[in-house]
Amino acid sequence: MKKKDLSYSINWSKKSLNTRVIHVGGEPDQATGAIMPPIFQTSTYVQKSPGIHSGYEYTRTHNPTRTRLEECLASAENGKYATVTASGLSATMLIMHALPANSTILVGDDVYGGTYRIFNTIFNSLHKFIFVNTTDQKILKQELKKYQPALLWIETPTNPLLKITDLEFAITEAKKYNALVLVDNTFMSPYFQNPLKFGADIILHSMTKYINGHSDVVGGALIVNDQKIHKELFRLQNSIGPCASPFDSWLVLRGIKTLAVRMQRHQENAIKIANFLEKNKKVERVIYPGLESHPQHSVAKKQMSGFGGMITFFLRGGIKESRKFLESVQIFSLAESLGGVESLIEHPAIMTHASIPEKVRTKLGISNNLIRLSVGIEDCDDLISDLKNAFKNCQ
Ligand code: P1T
Repeated sequence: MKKKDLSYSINWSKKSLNTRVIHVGGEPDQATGAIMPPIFQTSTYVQKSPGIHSGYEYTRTHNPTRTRLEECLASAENGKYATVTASGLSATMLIMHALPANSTILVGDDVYGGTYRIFNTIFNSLHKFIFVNTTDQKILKQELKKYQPALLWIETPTNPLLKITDLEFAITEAKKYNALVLVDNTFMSPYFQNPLKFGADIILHSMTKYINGHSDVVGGALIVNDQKIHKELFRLQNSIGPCASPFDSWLVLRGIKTLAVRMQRHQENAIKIANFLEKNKKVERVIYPGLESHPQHSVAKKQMSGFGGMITFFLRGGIKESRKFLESVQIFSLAESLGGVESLIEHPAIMTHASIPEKVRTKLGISNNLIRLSVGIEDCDDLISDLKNAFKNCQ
């Protein structure tokens, strides 16, 4: 009997994201028909004769499980190529090595603390970094003209202040000087924002967050359309070695299948919680892109298809009240990271953004009463009653 070919014959690019994240890279195993892809937990591959092999030589270079995830992620971002790395920051490292030495890089002023640290303490000996408020169009225009950077690095919404850069404007301006544009799309995930569509050159993800969604993997990804950039990233990944393991790649392939339903629920809960916080007398100010009070709410509506699951707010009081509040929550877990199904809460000044000098943090507004929530997909009433109890405790 002729063996049935189990590979798909569907043009996935015509299907919606919800379908693509489940099926692209997820073809049944040709050998057995297993609906879930096998984990190729191997470091090397046997060759028939020197140089004669099935496309795989060594797992730092290629691994079939990682290849499947790369196909899935490229498709999720409507891009052509993806490189899956061992962490979000190792993806950042690859970009730094891909640029010619002494490049000038214009970076959004409010970025993840680890991104700030890697730029200011590791790659400051290789490149020049200029931090700028990319949400201020006048300043961004001026600085692009002044520095004519090799790369514009945008995180939108930012971590932790959820500032939103107008991608269409920023990319159009950057292109006047032939700058490459990278967008860290970690907070929105491909479900709510697709920066390639606005002309961005490189999308960066900490896969650790929404893409995997289950707080059990640290990983990163770079998605591009340009084959030359992709080839350089592949060369660097292979030469330096920060690749995701087969098992982690498999876990992310599994996690990403539910991206759409998770993101919908994260957002549904976050809207309710943002409204609850905005009415609370113990809260000074709430920052959530979906609130009309958000300074870039109209930009958010224009370029994102939703507002995500991240909220930051300023509690009335200082460090004493913040500590009390953070010690009082029970369903929200006090932990760094975000984007998992379980709700997390943290204190950026002491935790995720501690590596930013206090003076810089204060200037940005990362104060001692700033609290960040990663709203999970639990029952929202339970989450709100958890917050209510914590507010009671910090009187
Ligand atoms: O942790 P890692 O996978 O290396 O990703 C780094 C990173 C990159 N970009 C953004 C926007 C991020 O938020 C992160 C990691 N952030 C946290 C760990 C955090 O709690 O904010």
